[in-house]
Amino acid sequence: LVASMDGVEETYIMVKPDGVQRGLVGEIISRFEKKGFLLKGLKLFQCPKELAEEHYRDLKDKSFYPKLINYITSGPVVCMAWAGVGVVASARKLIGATNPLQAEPGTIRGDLAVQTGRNVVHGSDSPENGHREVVGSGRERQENRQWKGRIRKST
Ligand code: RTP
Repeated sequence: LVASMDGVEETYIMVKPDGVQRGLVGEIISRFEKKGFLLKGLKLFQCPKELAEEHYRDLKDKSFYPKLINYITSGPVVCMAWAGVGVVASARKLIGATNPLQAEPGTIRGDLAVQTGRNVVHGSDSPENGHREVVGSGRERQENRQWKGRIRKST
């Protein structure tokens, strides 16, 4: 399916609780499928607080951090690993700007969301983070074997 292995990356895409509750999972999957990326793993998951804190550790000092942790743990999320050439940057383009009011029409956030605090989807921001978020770091792999390590193995 993937014409060349050169530049094939993996990215972690997560439909956030608002996206799951609003019934947007199929729509979001469809956009990545139509683009031509390969779904490597998928899991419906209730994110524990500790893992949400680990995922958003770089934002720990932001004023919105406590709200963000509440939001992400407020209901199930859909965790996905997607693969393809240039998938990390392309997924960020398909998702659109963090603030949905600034996201271009045609992007997921541009078409489907209004609030930054309810922006329906997450995508890794670099190939390194894509790998870490799908597979986990050494420590995470041990602590979180029950989910992240498994989204890839489930295919
Ligand atoms: P993501 O990690 O979810 O793909 O989002 P991003 O890279 O586009 O944005 P980032 O700056 O990493 O922020 C992560 C998530 O935090 C929430 N946020 N709320 N001012 C606010 O209330 C605010 N700013 C950011 C959003 O859910 C954002 O996606």
